[in-house]
Amino acid sequence: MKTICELLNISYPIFQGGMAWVATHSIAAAVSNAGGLGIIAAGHAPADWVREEIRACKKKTDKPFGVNVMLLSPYVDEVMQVILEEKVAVVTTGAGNPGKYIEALKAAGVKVIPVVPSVALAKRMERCQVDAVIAEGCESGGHIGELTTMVLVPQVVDAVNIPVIAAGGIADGRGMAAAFMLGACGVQIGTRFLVAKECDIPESYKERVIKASDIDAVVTGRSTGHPVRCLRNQLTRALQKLEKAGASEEEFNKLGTGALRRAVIEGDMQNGSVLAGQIAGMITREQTTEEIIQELMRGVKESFNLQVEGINV
Ligand code: TUI
Repeated sequence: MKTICELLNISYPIFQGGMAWVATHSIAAAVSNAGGLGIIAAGHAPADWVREEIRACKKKTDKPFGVNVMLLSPYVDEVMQVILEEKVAVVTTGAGNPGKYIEALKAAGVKVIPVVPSVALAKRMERCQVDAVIAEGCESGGHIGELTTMVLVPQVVDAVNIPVIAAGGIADGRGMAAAFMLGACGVQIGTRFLVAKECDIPESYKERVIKASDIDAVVTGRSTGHPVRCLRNQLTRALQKLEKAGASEEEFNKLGTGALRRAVIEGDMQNGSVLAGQIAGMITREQTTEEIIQELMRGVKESFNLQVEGINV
């Protein structure tokens, strides 16, 4: 079987997470130029915006890159059409089952790699002939499933015969090595790329991630069926209060509407939804994308060379 790098024509098995509003062509092109797989997040954006971002990315890199399609978006059909027309190399999907789009994407030569939060969906996706799956644990930022990376990845690896990319809670070489030990053949990293120099978000967002402690990434919305992980602030406290009081989904959504935009575009760290994963506590500084990727690869090599002292094997 081809390695994920051979399959996608990339140098390192590192995907950049498809972070809505955050992952524009700027970070995507930087990650692809540094040898990983950069990904533009379509999020809730209209198809025309996605087309412009794809074209801007092509101007900045001649390496392969992907587009992440958020399946709860009202523009999914149009965005998929743009992806076909622009001949994007890879599509990743999130927050749903991409089943009905797979055939057309594959026919156009687009590699399809859905995010799966469970073994059941991984198996269903394999039957639909996807090229690989991303097994994303609930350590991740944003919309999450139930299982942790530690338990999800090996179970998905055992259940399917296609490449598995691990995501959720990975931000350095140790985490990458651990993912390989669980049987993954690559990793997807979001939170660490929030503080990349090429990541075009307000300084306040980057500072908040750098300042985050190990317990700052909390989940809201479990009761509404749309759990989202983000950094603690006034908004998460208000949402938690509403949840405890048994507020209706409508009331809950009213507070959450536009919150991601408030954080990413306006830099409002109190009333915005500051999406980030649990690993934010480990992130200490802004670096170039190239530095981050080189450090990850150095770290993974070091981890594999470690003698595990005190353990007789
Ligand atoms: O999608 C994500 N993370 C996201 S999407 C997002 S934007 C958003 N806006 C409003 C409401 C919710 C999200 C922010 N962060 N990660 C990938 C992911 N996919 N996590 C969980 C899933 C998932 C969940 C259920 C994938 C498939 C799925 O299938 C259900 C089914 O239909 O079988």
